[in-house]
Amino acid sequence: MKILCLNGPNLNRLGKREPEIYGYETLEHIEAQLQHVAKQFDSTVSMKQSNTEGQLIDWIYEAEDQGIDAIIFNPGAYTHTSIALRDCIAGIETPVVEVHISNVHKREAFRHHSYLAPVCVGQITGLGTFGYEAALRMFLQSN
Ligand code: CA2
Repeated sequence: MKILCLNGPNLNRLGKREPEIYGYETLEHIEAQLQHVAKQFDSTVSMKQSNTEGQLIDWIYEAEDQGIDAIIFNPGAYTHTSIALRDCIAGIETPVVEVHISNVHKREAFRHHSYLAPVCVGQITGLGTFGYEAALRMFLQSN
């Protein structure tokens, strides 16, 4: 399988700020772990991060057009604001899992609502960075 792991705004600072909420692992650590797991299933994972909504939308359509099999997506704060990302995900066949490192339901009320969860396969929240691996294994094992 070919899998895309997409990360939204501010996640480029992961491991460098607010470790009490998001831990000490960087996106590079997560990418290495995902690639290690994917390799065991003869699969590949590519990792991308953008602070821009339109760029994330363009990458999602590009993934669909390139025949990517599944998308692991941490949309960051766009989770709680973006009808544009929801419309994009609703309009593609490629399955998307929404991942959050922190448990959004334990945090501020504005993080409790996701515009994206209803158009995703599911939502993983609060498992730390392991949430990315859990999403990956779900796709790889259901293939
Ligand atoms: O828990 C998650 O993964 C979130 O998607 C992270 C977003 C937040 O807006 C969502 O409600 C939940 C924030 C990403 C900020 O990332 C940082 C990481 C490290 C240091 C500073 C920011």
